[in-house]
Amino acid sequence: MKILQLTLTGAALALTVGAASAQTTIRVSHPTPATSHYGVGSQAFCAELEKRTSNRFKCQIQAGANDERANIEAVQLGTLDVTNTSTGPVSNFVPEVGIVDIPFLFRDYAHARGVLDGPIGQDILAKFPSKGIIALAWTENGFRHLTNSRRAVVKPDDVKGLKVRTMQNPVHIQAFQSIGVQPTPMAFSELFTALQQGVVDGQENPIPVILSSKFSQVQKHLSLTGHVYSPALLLASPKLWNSLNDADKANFREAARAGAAAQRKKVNDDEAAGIAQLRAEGVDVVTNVDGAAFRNAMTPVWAEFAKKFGAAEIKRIQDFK
Ligand code: EAX
Repeated sequence: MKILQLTLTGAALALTVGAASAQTTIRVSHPTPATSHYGVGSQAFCAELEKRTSNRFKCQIQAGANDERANIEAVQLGTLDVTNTSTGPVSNFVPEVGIVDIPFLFRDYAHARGVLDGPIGQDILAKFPSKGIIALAWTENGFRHLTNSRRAVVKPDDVKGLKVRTMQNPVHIQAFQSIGVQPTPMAFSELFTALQQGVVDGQENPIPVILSSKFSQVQKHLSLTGHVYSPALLLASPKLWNSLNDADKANFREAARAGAAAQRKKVNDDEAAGIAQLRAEGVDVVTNVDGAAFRNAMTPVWAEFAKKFGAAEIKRIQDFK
């Protein structure tokens, strides 16, 4: 008995020493600057991963990697290990994800976070592996608001005739078409220049993105439309994932949850302080938006979403308390 114990201890020791000496650097990308919500979330993910694995895993973070579609493709290929991305282009890879991109689906942050962290959100994460992507956790971009360089937008009619950039997202494109806007889908990487050069008049993004991407330099009006919640995800490459043992897979998932918590906190902080900051930067903030009119204008397209994603599935999300 004694001999067996000794042997086990020796083996455990050898394992620990062997593991501690091997260090893996993983490459993590996110679309906005290091100080933004994506930066804060990615850094928290990495710090937690390093802590949980006693530095066996380290991160090299690339901030401002702003072509999200390219990031997702790189993760799929295994040339990038992890990306923190909005769901913008994700439904081009995993169509079922489009359900959480439906405008006016979520009432508020508590509703969205509750759904995504609960069984509905976790079921969606389970759809990724068959498409060659591992979804570690839902992070967050925030509720999206409309900005433009031309006029104060209060109601849907005010948007007509404006050239508005949307994400390369089928659900968003359809929703904007339904209010009479011909959207211009383009990658986030092209957006600032497109606004600057007047290729498009406006765009829509959450306060943390509007702040960190300095859209106040190229947009005059911000309408607090909050027309859609913009979820985000920490996605990992199967190449990395398949090289991990079960304990490290759990470490990655826990670290991703810590990253999500930090990212959401930063979204809260930006929401609280951002409007005042944008006003100070010269943006005209329209607070009396006719939310009901926007919602009603987009109602007809809901029938199509019901066909695509299932009326019962949509209702399950709406009914979540
Ligand atoms: O994820 O493309 C977008 O407008 C996104 O919100 C942005 O890349 C941040």
